[in-house]
Amino acid sequence: MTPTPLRRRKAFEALEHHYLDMSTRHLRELFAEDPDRGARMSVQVEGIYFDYSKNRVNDETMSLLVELAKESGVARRRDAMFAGEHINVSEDRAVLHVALRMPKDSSLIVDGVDVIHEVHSVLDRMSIFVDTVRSGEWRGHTGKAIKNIVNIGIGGSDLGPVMAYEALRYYSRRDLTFRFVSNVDATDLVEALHGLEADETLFIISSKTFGTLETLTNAHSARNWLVAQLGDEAAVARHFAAVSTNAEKVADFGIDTVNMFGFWDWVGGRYSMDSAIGLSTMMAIGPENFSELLGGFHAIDEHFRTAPFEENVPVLMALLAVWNRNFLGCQSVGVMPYDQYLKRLPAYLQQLTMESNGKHVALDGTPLDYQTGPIYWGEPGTNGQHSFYQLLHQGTAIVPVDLIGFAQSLNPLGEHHDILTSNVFAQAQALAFGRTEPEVRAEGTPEHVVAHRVMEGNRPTNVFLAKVLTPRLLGSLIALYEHSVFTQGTIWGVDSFDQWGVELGKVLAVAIIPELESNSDPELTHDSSTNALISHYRSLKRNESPHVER
Ligand code: G6Q
Repeated sequence: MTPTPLRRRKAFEALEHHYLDMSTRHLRELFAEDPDRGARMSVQVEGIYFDYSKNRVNDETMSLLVELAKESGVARRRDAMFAGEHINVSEDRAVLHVALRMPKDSSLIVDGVDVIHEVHSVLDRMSIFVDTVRSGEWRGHTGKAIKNIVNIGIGGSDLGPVMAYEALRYYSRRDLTFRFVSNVDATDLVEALHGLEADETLFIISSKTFGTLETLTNAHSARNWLVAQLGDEAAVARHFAAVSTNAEKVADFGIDTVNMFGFWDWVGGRYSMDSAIGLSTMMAIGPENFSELLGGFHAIDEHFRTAPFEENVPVLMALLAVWNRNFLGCQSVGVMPYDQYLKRLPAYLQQLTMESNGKHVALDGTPLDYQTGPIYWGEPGTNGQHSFYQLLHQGTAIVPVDLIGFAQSLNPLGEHHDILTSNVFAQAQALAFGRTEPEVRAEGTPEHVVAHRVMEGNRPTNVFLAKVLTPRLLGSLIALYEHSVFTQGTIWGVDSFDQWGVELGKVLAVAIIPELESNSDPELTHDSSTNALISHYRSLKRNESPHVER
C-alpha cells in the first residue's frame, strides 16, 4: 500500500501548523516553563540514557511526531523488514541484517530457508577459524604463526570493521597487529604493509560482490607482495581468507573456498558489520566478545520491534531528526563521541545515514517535494571544541548535535575522565541556553564586544550517556542508529537500502582508466573540461618524475 505523500499526511500538516508556534520558542523558555522536562524527556534502553530534552520540542510536538510515525506506516514496514519481505524495492531484496544477530535457537524462514540456521553455521565456522589463528595453531607458508591481520575492503566492507576494531581495541589481542586497507591509492596498501613480515601476515579480502575495483586491485597487489616475499604461489592458500557472497570469484582469485565466509544478498554493505564482514573484528576481540556485540544489536532490535513509539529510542531519534530536517530546516547533523575509541564512529555513521537516506525519489520513483537525509559528520570530543564548534555555537546555520559520553573510562587516569565528560554536559548546555546580552554585559564586557560574545543558544542536541564502552554497548549504539535511519527513511518514503547514486562515477572512471594508462594519445570525447584535465594529467605524468627522493 502506497502511503499518502508526506506533505499531505494529517500529522505532517498539523506539525506545519504547530511549527508556526514552536519556531518562536526558545529552549530557555521551554525549560523555565517545565521544570520536569529534563528528566521526563529521556528514555533508557540497554544501559543507554537518551536525553532529548534539549530539542526544540514540547509534549505536543512529540505526540504529533508519534502520530506522524503511525500515519507513515512505520510499524507495518518494520514488521515487513523483520519478516523478510522485499522492502528494498529497487533491488527487489529482503533487508535482514536483524537476522544476523538473532539467537541460535530462534528461527526465521525466508523463501523456504531458515536463515538463522545459515547465519549460525557461518558464525560457528568463523569462530573455529578465528580460534585457530588466535591460538597459533594456524601456520603460515613457512610454518610461523600469524601475527598480522590485514583487512582489505571498501565502503561497507571497511567502515564497520575499522570502526569496530578501533572502538573495541581495549578488548583486542594486543599481540596481533591489525591494519585496514580501503583506498585504491597505493599509499594505503604500501603504508599498511610497512614493517610486516609476509610469512606472519593473513589478508582478509572482504567484498560482498568480489567485483569491487578498489578491493580487487588492492587484493591483487597484496597477493603479488606476498608471493614476491615468499617466492611461492602456493603461499596464497595459507595467507588469504575471503568474506564474500561470490564463491566463484573468490575461487578465481585463488583463495581456497574452505577459507571463505559467506553472507547473503539480504545484508546491505553498510549493514554488514555483524555478518562475516566482521571477521577481522572477531579476530581482534575473540568469538565471545563478538557474540556480546551481536547481543547488544539484538537487544535493540527487540526494543525497536516491541516498545511503544513514545519510549522507542530509535523511533524518537528518527522523529527528532525529521523535525529538525523538515521543520527547522537543518541541513547537517554533527555526531561527537566523547570517547577516543569511537573516533571512527562519525565516518561509519556518515555512510549508514547518507547512503541510506540521501535519496530524491519515493519508493515508487516519484520525485520528492521535501528534504530527506541531512549531511552527517563529526569528530571525537573534545578536539572539535577547539575548532569547528565555533560555528555550532555562533554560526548562522543550526546544526543539531548528538553528544555521546560514558560514566567510566576504560583507561582511568587522574582527572581526565571527569574533565572529558564535563564537556559533554557543558556543550549541550551552552548550545541550548547560550548567553544573553544582559548576561554578557553583567560580566563587564566592553560595549563594542558585547554583540560578539552573545550566544543565541536554542540549538538542539541529543545526549547519549552510558556506563562504559563494551562490545555489547557498541552493538546497541549502532543498532539505535540503524533503526533510526530505517524510521526516517520510512517517514520520507524512500528506499534506504539501495545506493544507485554511487554507480555513475564508477562507470565513468572505468571508461577513463585506459585513457590515463595509454602510451599513445587516444582521441578524447568527453566534455571539454574532462578532456583538458586528462590531457594535462597525461602530460604531467610523462614529463615529470613522480618519484621524490627521500
Ligand atoms: C554499502 C555499499 C558499499 C559497498 C562497497 C563495497 O552499502 O553497497 O559501500 O559496501 O562498495 O562493496 P563490496 O563489498 O561488494 O566490495
